[in-house]
Amino acid sequence: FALIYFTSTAQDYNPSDSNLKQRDWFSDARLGLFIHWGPFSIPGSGEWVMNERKLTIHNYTNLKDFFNPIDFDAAAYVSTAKNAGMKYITLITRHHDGFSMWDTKYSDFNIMNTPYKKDIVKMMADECHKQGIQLYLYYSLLDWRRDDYPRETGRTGKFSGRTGKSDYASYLAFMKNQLTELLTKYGEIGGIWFDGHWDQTQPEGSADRSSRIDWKYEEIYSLIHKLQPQCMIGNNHHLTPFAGEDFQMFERDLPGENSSGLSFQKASDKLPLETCETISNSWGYNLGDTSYKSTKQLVGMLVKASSLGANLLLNIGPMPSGKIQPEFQNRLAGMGAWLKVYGESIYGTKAGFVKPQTWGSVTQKDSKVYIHILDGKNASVLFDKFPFKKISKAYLLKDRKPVKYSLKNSSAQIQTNFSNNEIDNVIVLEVVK
Ligand code: JFZ
Repeated sequence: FALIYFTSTAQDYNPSDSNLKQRDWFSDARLGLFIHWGPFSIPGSGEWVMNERKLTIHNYTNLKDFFNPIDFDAAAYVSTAKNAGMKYITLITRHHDGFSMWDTKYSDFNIMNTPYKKDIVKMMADECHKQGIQLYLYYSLLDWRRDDYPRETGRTGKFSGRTGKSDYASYLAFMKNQLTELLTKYGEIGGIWFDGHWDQTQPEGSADRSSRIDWKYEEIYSLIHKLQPQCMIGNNHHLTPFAGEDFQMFERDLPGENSSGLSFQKASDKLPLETCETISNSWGYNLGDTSYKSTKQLVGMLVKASSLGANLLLNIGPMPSGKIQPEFQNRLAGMGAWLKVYGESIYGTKAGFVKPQTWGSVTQKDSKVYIHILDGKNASVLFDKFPFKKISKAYLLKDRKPVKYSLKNSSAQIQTNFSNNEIDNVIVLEVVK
């Protein structure tokens, strides 16, 4: 078979006014809830179980006969997100296993053919619109079941017993049909979160980052923007954003850090940024994974992301029954309680004038600088190139108690002898530019 390399075609994409507005809204939102959930949750081994256990399509398809999430409650999901201070939800509509969580005409492997028989995407969309939270949809480009997906060139999905010849034109038509459903039957959608591009590239770290197929993104992206111009497109391809994309994502990573070894791309200075992370280690429900991050760690991640100008999309992998485990609930509630007090130092802020430091991070809004002391061991912090002329006030955000500071020859010193018991000691500096 021929290798076709992806070349980014010059494409004139002019985001609509509604799209630019949506980008601004998104940049201010700072925190969203990622939900990895579906029949893949049943075995309790994460969302890659089909691949990892090399289950055949035939055997894996049996899962649809057991998916009956009696505890799923869309209203409770949305209010859990809202009470956590989250402004949007990114829902898995179809992961690599190809299961569609909505009533789709284009695949039988969908929620209507389970004992549950109710359209999850519809219930979530209605509830999000009702409770005033935005809905983003995760959609996998990679498919482990369909014959027409170009698995020959793919890094994963060769195990499942597919015999037919792949046919990207047919697969592309299928994806466009499904995306058309998602963007015409469920009201306003904040964005589409694509994943799976990387299946057609060399492993991370290799010099060749080209794709082995031409995904024809210009066709997919223009369809989305035609159906819903405000709908933001993001793609977890771990590369510099392609033409037509409206936000840039960093999976399990902060822009510029590449601590996951997955995110070599530079942060865009034009597009909104988002990092996604898990509360435990797994995305999808994993029975053995109890490595929950603490509320303090999670708030620290939110603060750090904000200080780099990025949103945090924080994941839960609910149980097969639809129940959200109490370990997730507690941490989300803790973040919400923290944001009730400290939200002004997160929502609507911009990246700080310095990168994250060992003691914490900085966010900014108008003439306020928020110094987040996450680790209060130091008696003071020093900024030797403080970029503002004057500090007119310095106080704790919590109770407005004054904080001692000095500013001489562009060097600012802020007293920070706090205890480490607080999740975050936030100091507000009112500054003059
Ligand atoms: C992807 C998904 O595979 C995963 O299940 C989850 O949905 C996450 C948010 O996104 O994760 C990746 C991304 C890239 C690679 C592997 C998994 N990769 O480059 O091999």
